[in-house]
Amino acid sequence: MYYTMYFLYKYCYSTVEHKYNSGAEHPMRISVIIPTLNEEGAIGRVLDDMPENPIDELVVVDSSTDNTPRIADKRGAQVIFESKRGYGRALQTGIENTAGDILVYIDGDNTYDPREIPKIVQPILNGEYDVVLGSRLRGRMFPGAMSPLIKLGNLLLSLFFDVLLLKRITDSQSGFRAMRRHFLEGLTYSEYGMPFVTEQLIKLIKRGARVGEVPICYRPRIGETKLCKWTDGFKIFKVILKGRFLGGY
Ligand SMILES: Nc1nc2c(ncn2[C@@H]2O[C@H](COP(=O)(O)OP(=O)(O)OP(=O)(O)O)[C@@H](O)[C@H]2O)c(=O)[nH]1
Ligand SMILES: [Mg+2]
Repeated sequence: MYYTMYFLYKYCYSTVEHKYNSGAEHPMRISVIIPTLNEEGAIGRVLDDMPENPIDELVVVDSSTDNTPRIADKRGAQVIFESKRGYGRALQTGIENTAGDILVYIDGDNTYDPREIPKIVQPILNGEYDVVLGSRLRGRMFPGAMSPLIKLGNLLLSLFFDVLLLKRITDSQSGFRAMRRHFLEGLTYSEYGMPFVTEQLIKLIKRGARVGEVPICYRPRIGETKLCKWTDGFKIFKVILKGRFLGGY
């Protein structure tokens, strides 16, 4: 009796699994992760613009001392408090506390437009790519969204990334990206600050993930930046060098 029930369960389960992976209407579950550090002026707008479809789960990983978590909570987001600092730390906490097959990262500062999430995840749902970066440089840059120095820094880091890792990516530093969770399994990082996503991207490439880009718009930030442009730029540069030459990854 027990074995009959077990095999019946296995049969039903594998049928469901097959349906979910066969390109049906909603083949993979999607989790959105928003890291926030004092974004009370922006988070409400970001959440108001969040499309219901195709998102299954939304978490705000917050380390703020302002009203950000209360605003996010009122808008119905799941808020996770993270006591340790670091952009990467917040993302990793988001990864560990979500269940989606596809993860989307987006800032809580209103620079990226959440209404473009369907565009970011579509190439993964189509099976074309495993990681999709939103490219600000191929898309529409609003006046004042990126200072000339940051733009130059992003260009140089992306160029450096492409030459050393033999890729054609225009915006390796984009904070708006989607990826299949499957490729992240078991990864650990040396850096849980701003360079986290660069180290992660290098590791995903080394695992054979197919990386694509879609053009996105980029708007001026609401609130104070958390990026230390020189220190973080230099750390990201080191992470790319390490990824290419030191075999550390
Ligand atoms: N929880 C948490 N979130 C963080 C931390 N540092 C940055 N963030 C959030 O991560 C996102 C990215 O940080 P930003 O300051 O926007 O960095 P950036 O996008 O490189 O720079 P900008 O040009 O200012 O947008 C924002 O939503 C921040 O609030 C942190 O230490 N903890
Ligand atoms: Mg930002």
